[in-house]
Amino acid sequence: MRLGPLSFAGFGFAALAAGFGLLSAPAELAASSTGLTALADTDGDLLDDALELRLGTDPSQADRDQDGRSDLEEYLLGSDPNVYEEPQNLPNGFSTMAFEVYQVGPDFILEFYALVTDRVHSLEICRALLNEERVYRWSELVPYQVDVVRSSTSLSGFDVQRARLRVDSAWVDQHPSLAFGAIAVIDQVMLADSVQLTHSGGYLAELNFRLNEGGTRASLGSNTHIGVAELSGGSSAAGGGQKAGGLVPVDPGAGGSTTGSSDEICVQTLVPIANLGGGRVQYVVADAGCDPEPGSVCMPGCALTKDDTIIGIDVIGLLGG
Ligand SMILES: [Ca+2]
Ligand SMILES: [Ca+2]
Repeated sequence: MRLGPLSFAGFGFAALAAGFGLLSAPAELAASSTGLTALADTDGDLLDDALELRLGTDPSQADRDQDGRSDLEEYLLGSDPNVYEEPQNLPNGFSTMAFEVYQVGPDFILEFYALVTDRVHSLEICRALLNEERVYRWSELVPYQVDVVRSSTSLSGFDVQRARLRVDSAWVDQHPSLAFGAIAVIDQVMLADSVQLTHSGGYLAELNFRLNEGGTRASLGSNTHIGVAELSGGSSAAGGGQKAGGLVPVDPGAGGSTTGSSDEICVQTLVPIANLGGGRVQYVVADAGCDPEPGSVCMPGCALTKDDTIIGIDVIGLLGG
């Protein structure tokens, strides 16, 4: 299933030549200078072991439920990789992407996936801090690249493309709240996804709105994610628009190992208390407790996050996507 690295031209970034003048890393985003420590992919399904632990898939089986679709394919299609379902063919013109972040020791990994019939025509990565944001064209991301691969899939006519970037975890740790986003033109469709990160209780965690009905990560091009949409509905004051969200550590295990639990989670009730403009929303944690789901492991310090304030940054909204 694994194929070798693609050239940039193969990945569709025509701006490469112009980008060679930008090899030095922009000062505000530090490239990791260490060797890769834990980007193993034991089952060869293109999902790193560490990411599989975060997603709740089995790092040792490429097709856990034996339905003919790999864990990666099911992740991209939105089906459950752990439950057998009769595979369906995809309609013509179907496109999807995913964007995930996780930390393995000193490396902070940004991982982009796309299901393609032709290719990824462009990819931009944006990062937002509390008071500024920046968009990186692909040609500017050379200092951060781990690899780019393309692989066939069990889906007739579709390949998967993956690009991995890494930055220095220490850089990420400097910022109390930040966000990353990806905007791509895949085949003929523009898609976007983003993640919001915050430091809470000593943990770098992802604000996860997938836990509730009000927002989902944009995997099919819709832009319904993140609390901004809720605020724009008029409930910008405390007491309105209560919303349960979750904090999920971006490091799946201590010390960069991949032995941590996949379901460490802290479910919070976030109440928006201020719209800071520019896609930034400040929340107070009105309540916090462990995920009541059986078997889940609570994020250490979860209960202590009550009354914390969290600032969410919607990079897709900032970019007008
Ligand atoms: Ca894997
Ligand atoms: Ca499967």
